Amino acid sequence: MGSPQITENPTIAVDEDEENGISAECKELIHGCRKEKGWRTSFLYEFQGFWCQPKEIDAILSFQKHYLARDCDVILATIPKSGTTWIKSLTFAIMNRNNVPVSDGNHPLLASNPHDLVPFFEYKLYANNQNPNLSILPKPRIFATHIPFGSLSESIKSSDCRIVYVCRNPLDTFISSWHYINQLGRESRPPIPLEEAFDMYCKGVIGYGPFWEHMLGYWKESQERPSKVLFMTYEDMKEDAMSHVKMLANFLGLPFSVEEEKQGLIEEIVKLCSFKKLKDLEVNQNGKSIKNFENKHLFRKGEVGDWVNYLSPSMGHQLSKIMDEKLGDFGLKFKVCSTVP
Ligand code: PAP
Repeated sequence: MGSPQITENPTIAVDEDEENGISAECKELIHGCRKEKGWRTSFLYEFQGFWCQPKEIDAILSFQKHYLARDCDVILATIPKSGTTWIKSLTFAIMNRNNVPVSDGNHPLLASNPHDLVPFFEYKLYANNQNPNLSILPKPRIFATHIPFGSLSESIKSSDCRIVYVCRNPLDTFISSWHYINQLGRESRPPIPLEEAFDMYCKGVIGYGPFWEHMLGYWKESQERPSKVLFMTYEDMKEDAMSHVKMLANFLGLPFSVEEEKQGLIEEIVKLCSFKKLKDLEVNQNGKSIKNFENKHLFRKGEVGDWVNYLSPSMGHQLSKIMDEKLGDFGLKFKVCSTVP
């Protein structure tokens, strides 16, 4: 089973004590970095070309030093709010289907949030100065990260491990991030106004951003090494989840047999991991997998195009223009762009 027996540790730390507990190495490093006002912390620092909080940087440094990829590892990569929870559940269900039948009433996805089943390098495994012994984890090892491709550990790039990247159109990703961040700190600070957050996003100042660099890093690698990086979009997955589950299983080297397809296993996996199914589970209604934060906020609307309910037409045009300028030449386009009013 992919569920790790690693001591759980708090994941995302909130606001106060932003530098508290971080290593001397990280403290020294961030004091030399460019910084900008953060969305939910005082500052984001420009580290290795992307924006990050001190605790995340500390964890990433530890990850880069210590993580050794194995050829059979699977790494799920996303920029926040792009479909991480969804791809974690799908990959977990596909890869563990011979250990635990998808129809099992005790399936781990029914009792645990996907973030507990597929741990993040930077929020769980290497957070808080940890250096866990990952060799004790049973195969298949499935990990997740928001780290841009360029900053992944060398062993990920040089080994035969596989990377699945899920990309979501930036308009919806922005709105999803804005809602999430305002939920995250709602007791301790006022919400960040939409316009302010939008300006920061358009400048690229968002955790792990600029978003265009994040997307392009994985996009280019997927074009050069399609057997190494599978690039999928949230919108395509929403449109046709079944064919994406099939594609994912093929990429992972675990294709569905004719028998499995006949039995309707692909459809069962899609249902088990669907927004509605996961959202309604007790663990996702009332549990907390991320420190100080309720799982229920991970499941908001799960729709494509919700941005039109929040962004003015001129904001929509502004962000679409940035997407065109930054991504268009590389052939990376999002279907929803055409619906800008
Ligand atoms: P994270 O970066 O905090 O892990 P992530 O899971 O990447 O978040 O993204 C959350 C978005 O995915 C939410 O989108 P929304 O704000 O536009 O609603 C969330 O609702 C959506 N989401 C979560 N689970 C699923 C799912 N099973 N299917 C489709 N969308 C989902």
